[in-house]
Amino acid sequence: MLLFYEKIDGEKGTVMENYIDKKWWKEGVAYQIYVRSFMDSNGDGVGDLRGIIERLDYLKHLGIDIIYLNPINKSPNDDNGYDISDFRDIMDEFGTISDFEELIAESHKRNMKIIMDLVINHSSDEHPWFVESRKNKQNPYRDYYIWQPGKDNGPPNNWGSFFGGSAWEYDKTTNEYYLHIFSKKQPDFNWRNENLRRELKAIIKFWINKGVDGFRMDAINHIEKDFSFADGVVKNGEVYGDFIKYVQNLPEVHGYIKEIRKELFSSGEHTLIGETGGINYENAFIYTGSDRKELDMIFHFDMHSVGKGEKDWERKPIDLIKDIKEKMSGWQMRKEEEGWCPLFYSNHDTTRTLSRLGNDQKYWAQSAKMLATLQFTQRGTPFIYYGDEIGMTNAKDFKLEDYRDVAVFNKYKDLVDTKIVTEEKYLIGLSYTSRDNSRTPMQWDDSKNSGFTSGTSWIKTNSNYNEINVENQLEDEQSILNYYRKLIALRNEKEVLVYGNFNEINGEDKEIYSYIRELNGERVLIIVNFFGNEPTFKAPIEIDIEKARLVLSNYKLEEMRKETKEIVLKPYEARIYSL
Ligand code: TEU
Ligand code: CA
Repeated sequence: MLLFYEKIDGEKGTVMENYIDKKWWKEGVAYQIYVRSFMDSNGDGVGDLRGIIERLDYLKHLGIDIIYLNPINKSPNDDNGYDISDFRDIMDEFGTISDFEELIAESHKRNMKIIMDLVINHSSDEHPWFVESRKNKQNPYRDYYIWQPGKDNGPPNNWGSFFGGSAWEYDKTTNEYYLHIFSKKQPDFNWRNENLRRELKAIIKFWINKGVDGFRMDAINHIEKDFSFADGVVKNGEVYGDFIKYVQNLPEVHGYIKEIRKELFSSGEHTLIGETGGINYENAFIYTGSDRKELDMIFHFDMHSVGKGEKDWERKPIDLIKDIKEKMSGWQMRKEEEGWCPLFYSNHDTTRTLSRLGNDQKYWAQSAKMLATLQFTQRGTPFIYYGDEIGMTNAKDFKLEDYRDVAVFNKYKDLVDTKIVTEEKYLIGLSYTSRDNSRTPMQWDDSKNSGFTSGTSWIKTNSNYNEINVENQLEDEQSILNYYRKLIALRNEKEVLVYGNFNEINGEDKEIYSYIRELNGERVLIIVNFFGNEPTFKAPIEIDIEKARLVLSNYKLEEMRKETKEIVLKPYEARIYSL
């Protein structure tokens, strides 16, 4: 894999040897905060910006350099902030603009950067632009959104929303339908409209001027739609047509992103990260290639479905090679000029990594630390999803009334009300796949509501907060929290873990994932037993493991088997060696 690409020295006109394109957003460790669930400072049961300010020292102690906030703009919260009604103001429940200015100032004081979630594929239906747009067909804002006449007394075509139901909502005032690929309270913008693009760029500029250091561009690869509005193919068992090729990764998307980057981000001091479903390591370069001048990184969905069976309520065993190595090493083995990647496995749209990829019962701590070892020793920017650093798990005992995600209730209508699926199976499916699994309140301590709120929480706290919380891990040398701190400190100390290249070894091994990172002659060997068995690691002949120096492991030294040519690993054992 080409590690360095040629960089010509401006004055001498010669190739700069071993040039590395160093950036703050490559070197830093990021932390994603689902603001609603992180820390409630005023007892209304909803997390807020002042709550985050109170916890900045916790994040600094953990070793965080970058904080990525899920949406904080004014919103009726049909989709928890992903439906914005005022792009220049802060959601009432989260606080005020001055709270956000203080959060930025306090974060910068602690040398932490702020990345904002930018939701510009759509707005809330309560946004003034949409209120105007739906008034009449001649309205100047009409064309900010996507309106179509119905067909055969129904919607313009058979597209279904990602959140259940039709992707079209009838509006009787003008006897037309508007498009919403998400909920009906999230009407899609028409990005072909230049006035709209100008207004959206002004909004981004507003936040840049507030000191925001970067943006995560929500569903950005959906912003262009195929205006033929052709029906999608209806697959068996489905109610709606497959519309993905008409609303995702259309070529015009690149022009819009280039326009934004060129006009607003030419200084290069900010970072632009896209969220792009349907993109993987083979085609991510179309957005992140250094020659594209579009995005620095993209959040993909590669790890979301690992372990998921055909149906939501079915699971299938993880195949280390197909499900993990092919994907993770695929991202690792890309050329430098194809772009950088975030290293994340949990976020607010999927379930807790530990429950999905690890073992949140018998080997709770070992497997959490094993997964963290992968996250911090591969090439990319680690994004810790809040609570993963203490081993938070899926909410196992939720009843239907405990769920809050709009998608849960829309899809209930599609699947259970129509008798396609029994309620029992639907609930089992939710326990494995619902986004609410990773939106339960941060577990700070074993007091009521896990120290998240003094009021009634907007969503139930995970019932295991007595055992799993920050308080009982801070001082425990062997805790998951302190293992994360050691990994972060190691990554800060060893540039090879940031910019070093990646060479997988023993690729055919079905239980052990191992690889070497190398930079300027420094080599680090990472060995990870991904499951609960006790396989043997056989060092390739070129590695003299008996001379290697063990740097970090997720078992105590006295519990580990000594290095020999062949090492029998313990369940979920992870080892990091300096060679
Ligand atoms: O999610 C985007 C998203 O879900 C789509 O990209 C889709 O799932 C994917 O393209 C299918 O291939 C973002 C946010 O992360 C999510 O929380 C919001 O609900 C959604 O957009 C709407 O804003
Ligand atoms: Ca609050």
